[in-house]
Order: sequence, then structure tokens, then C-alpha cells
Amino acid sequence: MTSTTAHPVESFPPSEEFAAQANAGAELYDRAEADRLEFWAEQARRLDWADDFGEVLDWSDAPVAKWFVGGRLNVSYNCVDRHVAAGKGDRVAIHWVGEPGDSRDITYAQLLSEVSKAANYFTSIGLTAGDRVAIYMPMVPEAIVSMLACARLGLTHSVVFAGFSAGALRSRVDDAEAKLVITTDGQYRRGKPAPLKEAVDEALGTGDGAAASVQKVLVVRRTNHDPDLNWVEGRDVWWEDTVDEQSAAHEPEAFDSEHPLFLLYTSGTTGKPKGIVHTSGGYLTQASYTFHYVFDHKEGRDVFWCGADIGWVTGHTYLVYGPLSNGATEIIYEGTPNSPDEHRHFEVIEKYGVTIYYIAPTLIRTFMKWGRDIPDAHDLSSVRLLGSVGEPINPEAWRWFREVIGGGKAPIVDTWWQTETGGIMISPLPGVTTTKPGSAMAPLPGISATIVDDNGNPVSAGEQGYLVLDKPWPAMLRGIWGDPVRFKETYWSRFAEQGWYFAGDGARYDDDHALWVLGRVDDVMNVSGHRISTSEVESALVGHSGVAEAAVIGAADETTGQGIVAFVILREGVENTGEQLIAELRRQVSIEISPIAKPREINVVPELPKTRSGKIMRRLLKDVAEGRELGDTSTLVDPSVFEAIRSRKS
Ligand code: 6R9
Repeated sequence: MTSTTAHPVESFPPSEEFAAQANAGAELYDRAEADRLEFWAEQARRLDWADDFGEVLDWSDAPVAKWFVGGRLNVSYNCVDRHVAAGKGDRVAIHWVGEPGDSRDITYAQLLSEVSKAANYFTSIGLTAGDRVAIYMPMVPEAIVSMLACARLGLTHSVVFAGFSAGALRSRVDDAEAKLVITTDGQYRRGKPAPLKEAVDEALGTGDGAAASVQKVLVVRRTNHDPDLNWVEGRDVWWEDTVDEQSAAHEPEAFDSEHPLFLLYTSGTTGKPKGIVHTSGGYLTQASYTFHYVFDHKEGRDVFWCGADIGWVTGHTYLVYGPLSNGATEIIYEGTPNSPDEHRHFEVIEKYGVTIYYIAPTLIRTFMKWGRDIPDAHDLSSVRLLGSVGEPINPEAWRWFREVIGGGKAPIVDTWWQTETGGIMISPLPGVTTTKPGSAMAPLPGISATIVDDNGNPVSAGEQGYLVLDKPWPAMLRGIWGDPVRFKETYWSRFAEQGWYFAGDGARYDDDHALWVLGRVDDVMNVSGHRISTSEVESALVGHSGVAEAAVIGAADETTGQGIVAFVILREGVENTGEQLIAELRRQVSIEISPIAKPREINVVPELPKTRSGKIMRRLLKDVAEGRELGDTSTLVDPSVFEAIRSRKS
């Protein structure tokens, strides 16, 4: 198969000013190269260990790793107590911004007392280390308090995105046999309270069909919207009547480095959800290390904002464990970016002086669609570093992000990683790496990745191949909950002989050995034997000045194997000239990639189906394009987009 290559792009060397103050230097790569395990041991010492570890890595039971063998630590102590003990108790940990306009500033000392109270309550109802707790909550401070209180007691949390359906919650509760479910009465969605506990009641059921493992449902009062809230006596308790009544003192106990910290079910896949298992010492080491270097975080000075939801791995690692283990001050925003209007994010940046801003490309493209007048109406000069995560960022969005949000100078870290990797794996280091718009550039110091063909041979520059991780890393998943066979099959069987982790993403190097992630390999289309990545075609389409967003899929085609079908959203104020626009777009793809990549069909639509983590559900678009019944839509933010899409599709 031949492969397509995108046009060369410009590069952005770090400014001298940024480099002079950067946490990272080029020597970090050398140190990691010289002795990888010693390098990771050094990073692990960023944390406070109750008992020191011996061996850095035990890989004898591969692919299940043990990192920092014999070490004992408390994850919550590392995220909270130690900052208070170091005299930083008055520092704000969380500037919480509620959707209706309420807000709370929570210092590290306050966080410590909240977490301690929750831990005391969890203990009082009989939970002990190793038990599982499901957290089904919107972005309220108690969600983070709950996660940290679980960590403090060695309870394994399983956060379930509050936008998921009752059915999705039930299957996750059952799979993990959670004893406690924590939720809220309701959640704010686009300015209005929407029920949430209702979904918990539906999920857990009653009588014979009741979820057998669940003993208690702990409810935080958030919206107070329902005077007749359904209440199951003996099972349901209010946070304010229980947790708030507890003592604010709690002595944390240390747990083994390999003690399970959390489960996180991967979303959007068909079949039974996979509960990805993460453990304590290695995970926290990588969370802490990457937060410090990739975001160039300066304690006591920076204000960090990660726009992810806690229901997503990015919310775990870069809203909770990475920032808090580094004593950071961060923003937690409850709502949608256009509530009450499109200025919301920029008002928050301006008000709190956000310095580091980490979001998904889909949000950047949404901002582009709204137009630059909106960010331009605000003073965003505090922003000094930008980050992108979740999907390949198209060069157009990258440039806009740097120019409009980053004042033409903020470095961008395009961070590639996965639920399974636990923390950032491939990314530029700000102040060190010369970046290219759209490329995640290179594996971080201490991380090893490579791109290979079907047989595991290295590919040459320009050739597409599979992204593999050829050496274990501290935050790697330790398994799929309750399913060791599936764990091996899913990640370790593709390159079993070599013992490599198969990431499921396609990638290529360019002539400068910069690494370009091209999206999931199941998103790689095969048109007449040419391997074309959906993201490259999407990138070409959004390169057209009229297009805000694009989603591309390969639909079954009798003659070419697959035919390219595109769905595009136009920018605000752009007129749909029909055939003329479609012809222009096809020409654009032809010029940018190759005539082979010209879409067979282009549909102009008002919305695209997305998960809350910002990933376009291409599987569902494929169903539409191939005229099938829609598959599982439970993980979509707004399943009604399909009516709009179908009505526009001729
Ligand atoms: C953190 C997160 C993982 C998948 C991954 C890849 C895509 C994430 C990316 C990226 C290109 C980036 N992905 N970051 N693709 N460039 N910077 O997103 O985890 O939800 O498990 O998704 O997301 O396809 O395999 P998760």
C-alpha cells in the first residue's frame, strides 16, 4: 500500500525568553537515555514515600508491570497533606467556577479537611482498602474530594461520566461490584438544572433487579431542583448530613506502590466496557513528572486550567493527580463553554489570570467557528503555555490557538496519550522542542515509542505505520478489571513476539523525525489500496476558510473498497453555496493530499456527534453513511444530532 504525505509545515523554535526559564532542558533526554530506570527512580522521588522502594521495575510477569517495588505511599497525602505540612495550606488549590455563576476558592488546608471528613465517613460505613466506589458526578468540588478520599483509604474509585446513561452506569457498577455510589441531586446543563440522581435510581433498580453490590448512595446537594427527589431509605444519604458531620482529622495510611488506585472504563467502544486498572506509585510518578515538565509548571505562580471532565482520563491525571501532587493552583469549571454565552472561557482566563490552558482540538475549532472577536474582547495576556489533547490537532487549529489565545508566542504542547497510558507519553517539551503545527513531536524523556509496519519493522520517513510502545512505563495500565485474557489480547497480541504494546493509533515520521499521530487505525481508510487517514482529510477540509469542523469516514464502496464520506460544519456567517462549495472542498483535499483522497460525498451538517471527551463518534457516522440502524449512542453528549444530520444528508 502506498501512503499519503501531508505538505511540509513551518516550525516554531522555543523563544530564548521561554527557554531561559523552562523547567526542562535538553539534558533531560540525555539523562533518561543514559539510564532509563535510574531516571524514573529520580522522578519517583518527587513524591513522599512512607517506605522507600527497592527495584525500580519488575517486568518478570510481563505484560503486568510492577514499578517501584516494595515502596509504600499514600496518594492523597502526596496531593494534599504534604503541601499543608510544608506551610502552603493557604494556597488556593482549586478555583471552582459553577455554571450558574457561583464560585468557591478551596485552599490546600480546606481540601485536607474536606478529604479527611469524606475519608472518615467512608470508613464509618465499613469500606476498607480494595473496595470499589463509583463516582457519578458533575464537575463539583466534592467529586475531587471523593476521589482523593478514596485514594486516602486505598479504595479504588471508578468515575463514570455524568453524561452517561443509567444503563452505562449500571454495567460499570456491576462490573466493578461497587459498594458505594456517589452522585448529586442534579447537574447544571446549559444554564438549567437537569436530574442526575434519577439516573442512579434507574441504574441501581429495586427488588430482584437491584444492583447487588451497592450498599449506600451518597448524594451531594447541587441543584436542589426537585422537592420530591426519590429517596431509598437505608440506602440514600445526603453528603451534608453525613460527611459534613465528620471529624476533619484523619491519619493517612501508606499503601503498596502497586495498590490499585482507580478503574476507568473506556468509552465509545462496542461490547462490554473495559475497566482500565491503574495503580499508585508508578501512576502518580508519571502524573507528577509530566505535569511539571510538559506544562512547565511553576509552583505558587501559575494558574492551570485543564478543560477536561473528571469522567475522562485527562480529568484524572491533569485535574486531580498531576496538578495537586505538584501543589498547583487550578481552575475547575462546571459547565459548558457557551453558558451563559461564548465568552465564558475567556472571562475565566481573564478573571483568574490563567497561565496554562489545556483543552481538546474540538473546542479550539468550536472557538474558531464562533470567531476571534470573542477571545479578542478579553485580556488573555496571562496565558503563557497552551496544551492540546484527545485527537490529532490540525495545523490550522494549532496556528489559530497560538495566535489568538497564545498571543502569537505561547508554546503549544500537543500531548499524545491514552486512558491506558495513564499520563502523557509523546509531546514537545516547552522551552526545548522546536514544534510543528499538528505534530506531537517525540516521546518524552523516559518513554520509548516507535512506528512499525505489519511485521514490526521500522517504517521510513513519510510511511504510515502503527504506533507501538516498546518499553514499559510507570503509569501503564496494569490490566483490564477482571479480564486478564482480554488485556493480553487487546494490547499485547498484535506484536506478541516483540512484547510491544499496540496503541491502536496510526502514525508516521516526517523527514526531521517528528512524529505525527494520525488517529486510530480503525480510522484509517483504504481507498483503492491507498491508506488514507481520516484525520488528514479532515485537516485538509478545515484548512478551507469556510469550514469550522469536519469528520471523515470510510464507507463501504463496491469498487474502491472504501469511499470517503465527509461531514462538515461551516463557520459562522459562511454561506453554503451548494455545489460550488462542495467542488471547492474537493479541490482543497486534492491539492493538500492527493486526488485519491477526494471525498466521494460531502455533507454540510449543523452538528457532529461527539463524546464529552470531544471525540467524534465516527462509528455512528459510518452507520449513517452506510444506511444502517444507529449503534449504541449512550456515550454521546447529544444523541439528537442525528436527526439534524439525517435531514441534511441527501
Ligand atoms: C488522553 C486521551 C486515546 C486516543 C488515542 C488517540 C487519541 C489523544 C492525541 C490523540 C493525536 C493527540 N489522541 N491525544 N491523537 N494526537 N495529541 O485522549 O485518552 O480518551 O483514552 O483516547 O485519543 O487516538 O489513542 P483516551
